[in-house]
Amino acid sequence: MKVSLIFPKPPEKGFFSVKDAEQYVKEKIDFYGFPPMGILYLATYLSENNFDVSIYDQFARGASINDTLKRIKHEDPDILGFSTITTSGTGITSAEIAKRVKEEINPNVKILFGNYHATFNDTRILNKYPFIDACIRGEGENTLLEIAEKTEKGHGFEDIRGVSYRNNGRIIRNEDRPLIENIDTLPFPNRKLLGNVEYKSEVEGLDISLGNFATASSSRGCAFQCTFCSSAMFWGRWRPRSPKNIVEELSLLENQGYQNLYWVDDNFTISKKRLMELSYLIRKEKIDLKWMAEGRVTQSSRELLTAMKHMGCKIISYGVESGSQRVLDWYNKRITLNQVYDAIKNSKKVGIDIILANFIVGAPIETREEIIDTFNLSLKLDIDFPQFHILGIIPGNWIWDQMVDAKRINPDECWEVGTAILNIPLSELMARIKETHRKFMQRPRYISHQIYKILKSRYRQKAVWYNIKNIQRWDIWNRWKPFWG
Ligand code: B12
Ligand code: SF4
Repeated sequence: MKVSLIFPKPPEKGFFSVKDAEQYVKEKIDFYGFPPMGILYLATYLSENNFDVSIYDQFARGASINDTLKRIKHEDPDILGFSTITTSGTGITSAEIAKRVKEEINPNVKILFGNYHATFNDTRILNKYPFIDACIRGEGENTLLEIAEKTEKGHGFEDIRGVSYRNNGRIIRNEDRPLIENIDTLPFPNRKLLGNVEYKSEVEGLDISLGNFATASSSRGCAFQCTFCSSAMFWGRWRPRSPKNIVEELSLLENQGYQNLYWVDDNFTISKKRLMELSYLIRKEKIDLKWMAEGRVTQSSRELLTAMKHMGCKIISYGVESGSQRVLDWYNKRITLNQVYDAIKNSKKVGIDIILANFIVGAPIETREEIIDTFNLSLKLDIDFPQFHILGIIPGNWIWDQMVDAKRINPDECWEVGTAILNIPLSELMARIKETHRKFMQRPRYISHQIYKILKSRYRQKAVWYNIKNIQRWDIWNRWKPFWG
């Protein structure tokens, strides 16, 4: 019994069914990637249960559909699973590959779709694509294991919780699978299964991996319910791993030669108590890994940030989202602009090396003035780089439900890649993003500050030197050109 798992590449035309989106896609999605932790967890779990599993990261490899088909033919799996995300349109690439696999390689292979896209669009996918056998909703480990075990015995999907499938032309949605109670019980991801892909982490064209780079997950889910985010709807609640269990994995990573890490958690900082304990254990075990995580401005006391710094935090990326309190409240973000300023002040004070902020523009209720407020806020904050995203309205976030109810979008037209409802044209929004980036980086105070920070921070010196050494690998000029005109 062979199981192959694919992390697909976005299609050329994915991402938002709105005018001018193609240009946005080109600029937004680069063919680099982090290790696909979802299928890595699944593959590890299955191989620990004695199944033969392989992973193919089409996204990070930048592989064509033909190359991916060749690989699938070579693997000759009995079960072929695709990890699909709506906003990147990877459901479309996966369907294209799946169709050709059934037609050209093996009509009997069981084809599964998993991840967020499959969870929130299971019926739509099964209706549209007759060659897809099942969609796996939510957490995948136990569902996929049960499918593999039952397939081996010649059984179908009947009664396997978390599965939606077709039976005599009818779509059956089996009941939901309960979440794994204690995620410490999961085996540590076996990163060898990723093969020879060299993963990187970058911020606007600059390689910040600085050596061997890995990702890790210290928790699943989030306790908040921001209306643009799918986390709470997907996972239901926040489940942490224990500090002891995390430290065991970190020691292993260090022994395997990893130096840098990105926490893929939706909300890494949610429990101060857990992080304080983790920080203590990391120092006790003398683990020296540098890492980056996403932060919430409401969870950014000096005490917590100091503990994070002591345990290797070099980069923190805050979800600031908007410069308008009205828009923040509409997102149910449960933060204030004062908390944003405080979080950034505290991060700077304790000496986190790089502070990033994420912003969302283009909410359906947002006026041009409010969008400009957001751009202006990014210029006022003492951050190292702002990252702007256009609000994606996709199945699995509350804004989608709201806009469907209000008949402002037709789900049949845009469920596959999501959409945006913009009050200003996308081309204007993109021009304003570029303009803000340019203004941000051309401020003399910013430039002198960055030079000062490089002189002060060994991590930054290392980053600069690392990028100079590897300059031929990075398309820095093309990525930065827009900022300079
Ligand atoms: C790391 C990350 C990235 C990385 C790398 C992606 C990668 N290689 O994994 C980068 C930076 C490239 C990235 C980019 C984007 N991302 Co991203 N990303 C994440 C993040 C933070 C972590 C993913 C992860 O490792 N999770 C941990 C693992 C264990 O969970 P998991 O992936 O969900 O997998 C479980 C289940 O989903 C299921 N499963 C997954 N795959 C499969 C496959 C099969 C066959 C089966 C049976 C089950 C199954 O089983 C797994 C184990 O239980 C998530 C948020 C999150 N914490 O999940 C967002 C997230 C996945 N990203 C998101 C988005 C929107 C994007 C972008 C579109 C952002 C943008 N505007 O550019 C791009 C698209 C890129 C792409 N090609 O898909 C959204 C997706 C929303 C949605 N409903 O589709 C998420 C959920 C963030 C959020 N909270 O809204 N992302
Ligand atoms: S945006 Fe962050 S805080 Fe809000 S629900 Fe998603 S993960 Fe949680």
